[in-house]
Amino acid sequence: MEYNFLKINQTDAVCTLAISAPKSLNALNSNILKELDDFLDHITPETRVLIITGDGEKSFVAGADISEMANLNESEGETFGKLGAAVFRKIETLPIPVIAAVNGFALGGGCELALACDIRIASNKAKFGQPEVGLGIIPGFSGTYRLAKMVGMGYAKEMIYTGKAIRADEALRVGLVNAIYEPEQLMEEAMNLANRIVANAPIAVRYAKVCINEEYDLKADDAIAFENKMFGKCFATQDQKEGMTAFLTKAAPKFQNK
Ligand code: CO8
Repeated sequence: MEYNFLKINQTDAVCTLAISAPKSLNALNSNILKELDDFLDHITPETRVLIITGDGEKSFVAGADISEMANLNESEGETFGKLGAAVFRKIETLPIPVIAAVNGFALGGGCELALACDIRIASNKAKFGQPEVGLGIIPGFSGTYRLAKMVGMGYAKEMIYTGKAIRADEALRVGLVNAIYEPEQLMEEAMNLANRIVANAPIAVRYAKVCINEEYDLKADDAIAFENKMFGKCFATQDQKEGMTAFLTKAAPKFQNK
């Protein structure tokens, strides 16, 4: 598929994807969502970390495209919501970590896109918010679900009911992002973070993501049992032997993704 709204940059094991719709501050319309969906299905096997950012200096993603949504009826609204939710779930369950490098506005569907990523870092110019109720809708790309998990129910309710936008330093304070940087440092720091992940055993990183995602909604005993199984599976990998032998012989591990 040819992409009109995605800029992709692959460097070894790290793929950087910039969403690019400059006329609407990278707002997500259904064409962009379909491109994103296709892109996620075709990530190369060598890719070990995906970084998602917004093209340009002003915006990560300014939400779902309001002009596309304005005249939808109930079932069309539901269909549009389903498309976005499915793409974001694909990001959340992608077998590699996904870093959101939030370079500007992350509003509505933009905030929800960031929430679907594993890790969020931001420029100190970024702004986060769920302004949907001011448009007569609710966060419909799984924001009502994920924001509460990320920042707690009380703060999520305040953000969603008021629609207020928060600055990067407030997002850091409430745990919506892990770190903030000067705008010109953001992508370098995203790459540094990605490379720290790439240095580790790929299967172990993948299993850790599966565990954290799956266990979150389980009861404690089920979560612990799930982790235990996955822990055992690590010992069936060559990279476990490599990692531990390298430690014991004071060598640098050479992981094979096996
Ligand atoms: N959709 C469509 N166009 C947009 C969007 C958007 N979300 N955001 C910005 N644009 C467009 C503007 O209309 C404008 O276009 P034009 O130049 O043709 O007038 C252009 O981008 C530049 O925007 P501004 O001139 O407004 O730039 P400012 O710097 O003055 O303001 C803001 C930037 C604050 C980001 C402002 O554009 C804004 O408030 N945008 C809307 C933000 C918003 O409300 N986002 C939430 C949208 S709803 C949503 O995301 C729902 C997700 C769940 C979907 C569920 C499906 C059922």
